[in-house]
Amino acid sequence: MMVRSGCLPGLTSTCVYNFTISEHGTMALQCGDCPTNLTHCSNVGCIQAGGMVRVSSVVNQQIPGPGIQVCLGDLVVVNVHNGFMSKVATIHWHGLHQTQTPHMDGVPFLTQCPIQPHTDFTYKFVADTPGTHMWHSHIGFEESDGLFGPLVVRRPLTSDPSSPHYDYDLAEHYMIVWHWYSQPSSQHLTTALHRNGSVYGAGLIINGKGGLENFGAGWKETYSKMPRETFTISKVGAGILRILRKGKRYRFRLAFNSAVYCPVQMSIDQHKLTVIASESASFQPVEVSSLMINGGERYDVVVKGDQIPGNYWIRFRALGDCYKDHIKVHQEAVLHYQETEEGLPLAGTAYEDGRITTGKVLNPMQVSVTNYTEDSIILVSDLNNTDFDQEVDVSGEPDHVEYLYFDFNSFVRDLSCVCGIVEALWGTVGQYAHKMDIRYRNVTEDNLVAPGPYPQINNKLFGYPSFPLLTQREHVTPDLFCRSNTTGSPHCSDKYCKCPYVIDLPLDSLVEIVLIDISIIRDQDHPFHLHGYSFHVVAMGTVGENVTLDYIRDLNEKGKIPKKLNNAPIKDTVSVPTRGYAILRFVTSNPGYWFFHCHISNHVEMGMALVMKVGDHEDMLEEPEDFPTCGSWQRKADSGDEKCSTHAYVCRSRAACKSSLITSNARLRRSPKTLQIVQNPDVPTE
Ligand SMILES: [Cu+2]
Repeated sequence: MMVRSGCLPGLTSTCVYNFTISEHGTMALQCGDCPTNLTHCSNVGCIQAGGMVRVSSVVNQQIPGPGIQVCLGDLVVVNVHNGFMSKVATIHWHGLHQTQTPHMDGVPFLTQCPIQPHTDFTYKFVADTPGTHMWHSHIGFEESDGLFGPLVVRRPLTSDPSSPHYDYDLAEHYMIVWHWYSQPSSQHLTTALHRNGSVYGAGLIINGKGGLENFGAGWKETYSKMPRETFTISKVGAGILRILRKGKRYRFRLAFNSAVYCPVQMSIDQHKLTVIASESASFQPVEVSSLMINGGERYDVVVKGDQIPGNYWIRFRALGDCYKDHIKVHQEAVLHYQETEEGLPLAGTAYEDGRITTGKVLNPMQVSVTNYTEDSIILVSDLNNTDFDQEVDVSGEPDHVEYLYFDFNSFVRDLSCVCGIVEALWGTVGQYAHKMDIRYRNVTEDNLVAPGPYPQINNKLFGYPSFPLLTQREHVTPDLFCRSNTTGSPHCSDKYCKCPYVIDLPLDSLVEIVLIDISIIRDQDHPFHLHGYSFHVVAMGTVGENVTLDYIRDLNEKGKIPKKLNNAPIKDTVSVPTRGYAILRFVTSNPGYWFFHCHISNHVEMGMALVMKVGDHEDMLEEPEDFPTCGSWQRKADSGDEKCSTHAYVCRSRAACKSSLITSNARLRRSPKTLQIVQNPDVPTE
């Protein structure tokens, strides 16, 4: 890990990193006798990641990948070599706004072409957003399978509003918590989707460490054998703090992502958590017993070394799809006081041992279906921003309000009408209009068109265009996008298909986004992440089973939703309460095509996403002239329905017939690879 520390005002650096992407086996030969010999687990090149043998996607043969920890304003250069045999990749710098380099945002077919196997791509951007971030691949399940790493942008202490609340901000106190399967993620998730099966979580790794339990799936149990990650603090501090005996407050930076819906509750035995910041911005500190974190979110937590020196569990108790039936996913790391021997705490590590029954919890999940006492929870919208450099005036009347509601939908054939019966009898899919079962009713194997259910926004599934919208914007045509108010088959509102769902936002406008969760089949708080921006979370609430788009819109239009229009917390990822709403406001100062999506890998891959097009094409910054391009290659004359056509030459005379055969043979000779007889229109036929 290359770390820049001691950030000073007006002093920036250029930091160059070399990333080689590849597939790599976990628990490979480099791991020696790990875990029988625990020191072997730390061998260079040993990827522990759960302690089971599987293939993973990695950068520089590490999970997590190399850490990038720089200062605000530094120029970051990352030379990426795609060493995959057959997979493409991009790297997204999650949390950075890319205000000067939108083409460096790393989203395939929005800001760049995917990096092809065996080729290189250089990311070069200014670290323009302070805070705790992460980098990850933005294609398929690559990030779920190991292609991720730490990203921290520090500020000079004089411009960090949180600086009075901690004494140490150490590079090694970054904890990146990742959901982990014993096999490649798609092996679980794609098969579950296609069999309409239930999705479940399996395990967590912390900075790549920790074993997995066997929940009856026939895996090897490694949970009790693999080493845990250890974070070291001191009770008395060092230097002047040792003399004054008053320091010892450590800033931990926590980041999390999951392939499935598995938010995590984090706590530390016998220690309070003082949460001071999230993502890019600081807020008035809140002291809590535990913190819940959802996919894509980051929180900064100050831990005071004020207990008897020893070893204490840092607990990560997973919820949602990681807590059902007999599956109870959890993981632990160790908080170690350097005044004592390193070792594992004696306290139990059962899932139930991590349950917090007293004290406050920040960012509570599934409020509408969980028995929290009212005074025990602190919602994100309750936080008070103190990062005034980043605060934007969002108090006025919005120029643009966008309502986005989400639900799980399945696609079924309409067997109630003649066309449905005909379709069912003929067994054809896709030629007749399909009806979406909006509330997941009456889904059977007879009427199911596509397995699911799919998480959708405004009844649409996002599909990528065939070229990057930002950097090949000259190819954008008016009919390319599906939009909020478009209906009918071409826009995928009434059949199973995916389309590039784009909403237009005028530049330099105050925008209000109203996110509404109307799902009744799943109790999930979807974590929505916006690229290119941070936003103020001005309202958040739970309604219950009666929540609908119309109900929330009506309340909002009548001004009946209380909003915090000053000092609202600043985030780039917000966990939307299940059967409830979250309202975001921001000013559209950064033109471009910006992705907005649920950060649960499985959901975004299924299409729970859209693009915010901010400004017009002429407002968007130019990419370098030699920036790579890509797209489909399809000749209009050859496209259309699948068929085999037989062409018979009927000759008027022997001479004409001979001539047509010669023409065909000549073409065959000239293009032997195609082996396709092209009928010559000049040949007379009857
Ligand atoms: Cu989601």
